[in-house]
Amino acid sequence: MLLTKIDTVVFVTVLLVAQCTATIPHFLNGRPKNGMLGKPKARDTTAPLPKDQWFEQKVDNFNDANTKTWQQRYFVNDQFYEEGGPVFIMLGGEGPLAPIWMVEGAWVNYAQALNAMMFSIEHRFYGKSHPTMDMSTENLQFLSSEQALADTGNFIQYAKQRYGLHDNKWISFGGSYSGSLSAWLRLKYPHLIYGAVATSAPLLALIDFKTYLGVTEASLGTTGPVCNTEISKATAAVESLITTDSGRMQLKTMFKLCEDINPANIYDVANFYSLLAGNFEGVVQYNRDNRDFEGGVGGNITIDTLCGVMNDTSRGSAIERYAMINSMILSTYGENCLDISYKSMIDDLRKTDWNSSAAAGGRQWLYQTCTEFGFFQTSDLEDQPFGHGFPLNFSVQQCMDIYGSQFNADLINKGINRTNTNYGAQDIKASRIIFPNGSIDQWHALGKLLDLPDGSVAIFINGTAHCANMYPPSPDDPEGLVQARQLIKSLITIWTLPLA
Ligand SMILES: *[C@@H]1O[C@H](CO)[C@@H](O)[C@H](O)[C@H]1NC(C)=O
Ligand SMILES: *[C@@H]1O[C@H](CO)[C@@H](O)[C@H](O)[C@H]1NC(C)=O
Ligand SMILES: *[C@@H]1O[C@H](CO)[C@@H](O)[C@H](O)[C@H]1NC(C)=O
Ligand SMILES: *[C@@H]1O[C@H](CO)[C@@H](O)[C@H](O)[C@H]1NC(C)=O
Ligand SMILES: *[C@@H]1O[C@H](CO)[C@@H](O)[C@H](O)[C@H]1NC(C)=O
Ligand SMILES: *[C@@H]1O[C@H](CO)[C@@H](O)[C@H](O)[C@H]1NC(C)=O
Ligand SMILES: CC(=O)N[C@H]1CO[C@H](CO)[C@@H](O)[C@@H]1O
Repeated sequence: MLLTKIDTVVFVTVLLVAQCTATIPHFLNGRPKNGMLGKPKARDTTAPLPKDQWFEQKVDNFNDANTKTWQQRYFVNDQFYEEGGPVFIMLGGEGPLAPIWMVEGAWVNYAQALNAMMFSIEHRFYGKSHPTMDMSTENLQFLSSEQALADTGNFIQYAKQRYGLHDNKWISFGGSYSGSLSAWLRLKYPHLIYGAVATSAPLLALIDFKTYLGVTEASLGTTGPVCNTEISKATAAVESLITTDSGRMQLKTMFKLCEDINPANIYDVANFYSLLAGNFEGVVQYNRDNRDFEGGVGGNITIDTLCGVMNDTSRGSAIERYAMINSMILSTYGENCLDISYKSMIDDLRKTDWNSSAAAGGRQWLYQTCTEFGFFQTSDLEDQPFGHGFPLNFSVQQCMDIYGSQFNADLINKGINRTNTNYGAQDIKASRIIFPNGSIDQWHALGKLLDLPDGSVAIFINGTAHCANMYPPSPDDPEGLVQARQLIKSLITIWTLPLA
């Protein structure tokens, strides 16, 4: 959830339109624009996508004096269902719910094999599920994982009646943040959920997620040691150039910056370093999964692409190669220049309209990190090649600048403590949860490390990235990934066997 790469404005023509979502990085705090669990690649079939369905929820599940309600979006697919089969429910996360997940992805194959009924529900405040008029800070008080879990509980009670699913076993699914929700749903509502799959689920909330860059470094290091060494050299060169006027002009040209660097603006400078690291972080997080990344772009850039450039010393100096990668990422996302303006980024994230670019989820997710999870991907780890230009106080400053000065480090830490106390962090005590994790996924550092008692299982997938096991299988999948999908299927099969 913590990267930073900017979607620079495409100033096409004067009249045009809100699509120029300029300044919010398309990878902010590890969260790509549309959420950490992207859409799966579309297959060739023309299976119809399900229509939007709506369910009435309360704005505040924990205060009956507040009688306001709203409509939550969900999807249904009953094409595989046979009487008595299990019910699968995919939980939405920090982005719009994608209907393609109802016909595509590993869980569809499980549903087909087990004659399961399938639902997915959108998380409050994301996509089309709007509990309030806008996303003002005051209204965002109703955005939390606990409210989302309560919504899900209400929905299950409703769906049992509406679809006649009284005695079926319910299994929840999710990846990344929604993977955590899947585990927490089983923990908090075990009478409603029989088992859970919690893919790449971060369980430990913490303010300074500095090991994110450590895992990034380790993943880049799988190509050999040269890649990281050259990144270190490039970082040192940037740090040196930025200290002089002429050096800053060189950086502006090399890294295609939209504007001059103002060295007095420490936030722009921090943003610059954060965006440069972000070029690598995003690629590592989604290395070679079978997602349709941001509408199809970026999927062909892998760790091998990046390190192939960085470790090829015949292609110029280290900083020149670092700049090549920056250009490659900019052009892949159709951006003309790298926008390091902190003010533009904050201005965008302060917009509270549902139709603003921030409504794609950036403003909401950042709010959740500032009030529940932290997860700030800082440069505070001593030993990594990206420098130390975006420390924790830079992340905390963003919470304060976007939501108000009360969102300081103390408030953030209180929220994090509450989250870990509430759910148990990595000591979560719940049975029948599967925790698949990928070895090159930075988020695995916050996931479940050891096998749990009571039929919960951690599955280690060697060589895969964030949420890889959820995407449709591909012939190129590593052996460990194929086995992981098979194991998940076997476990769900055993859980949901009809009693003889
Ligand atoms: C990735 O694919 C896009 C088009 O799909 C292409 O423009 C771009 O050059 C490719 N990038 C690399 C590094 O191969
Ligand atoms: C450079 O990176 C490429 C791509 O990952 C890798 O195949 C190659 O072995 C690396 N070479 C060195 C010298 O590290
Ligand atoms: C967004 O909505 C507001 C009011 O709800 C409206 O004034 C504004 O023009 C809309 N912006 C866009 C880009 O549609
Ligand atoms: C963070 O704190 C350090 C040390 O106090 C200070 O030098 C730096 O300017 C601060 N950075 C930001 C972005 O607030
Ligand atoms: C959070 O918990 C830690 C460890 O229990 C404690 O040291 C710290 O004071 C707490 N922070 C806040 C803001 O409550
Ligand atoms: C992961 O796979 C690599 C190469 O395929 C192998 O060298 C390594 O030992 C494996 N690691 C584990 C923990 O299985
Ligand atoms: C990084 C991480 O969390 N990896 C763990 C994933 O699960 C396997 C199986 O329990 C562990 O061995 C890994 O350490």
